[in-house]
Amino acid sequence: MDIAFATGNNGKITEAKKILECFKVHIIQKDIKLIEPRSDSLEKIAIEKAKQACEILKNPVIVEDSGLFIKSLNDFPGTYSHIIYDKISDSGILKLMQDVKNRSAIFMAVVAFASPKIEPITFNGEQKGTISFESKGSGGFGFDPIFIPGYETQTWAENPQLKAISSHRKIALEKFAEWAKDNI
Ligand code: ITT
Repeated sequence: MDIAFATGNNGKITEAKKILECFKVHIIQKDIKLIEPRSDSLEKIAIEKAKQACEILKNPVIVEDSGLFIKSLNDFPGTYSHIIYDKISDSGILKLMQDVKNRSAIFMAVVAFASPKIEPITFNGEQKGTISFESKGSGGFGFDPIFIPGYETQTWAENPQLKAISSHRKIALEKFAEWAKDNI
């Protein structure tokens, strides 16, 4: 099955292709301009992006909204992860957390599917972990160099294999793929 994925983020596409190939779902990237609403809810943003993408493409499409929620920073950068990454990147987050002992964080993703026939449907995924004390590794994208999943010792950027088996994106996309088998 072919499915359009509306995103300008090539890192998301690389990962999504690998995750969905074993479900025989083939991703086609659509880098179209979407207006992202301001909200503290990934789900609301994903639904809005899916509606816009479907309106533009006039075809079934998935979008994804994701973010890094850091406990000691009151869930910052959360739904603002893209803009914060562009402004201060991972080194800025490490500066904000210089003297912070509680390093708990969660990566969350919401995938939304929309088609001209039905209202958007969402699928979510999350991975708990901690923020490292320094940036490590060169794999992946975004905040991967400072995110250590679960009780591991390496960041996602140091060990992309860890990310491939357990990321927030993988969980959300696999839920979508299971649903798509019977519904698309
Ligand atoms: P699209 O909206 O075009 O899909 P985007 O990059 O703007 O792309 P988001 O609005 O979902 O996507 O922003 C999420 C940001 O969170 C993203 O730009 C990264 O900085 C960060 N992020 C999301 N998933 C990540 C991951 O798996 N690893 C590292 N950083 C991630």
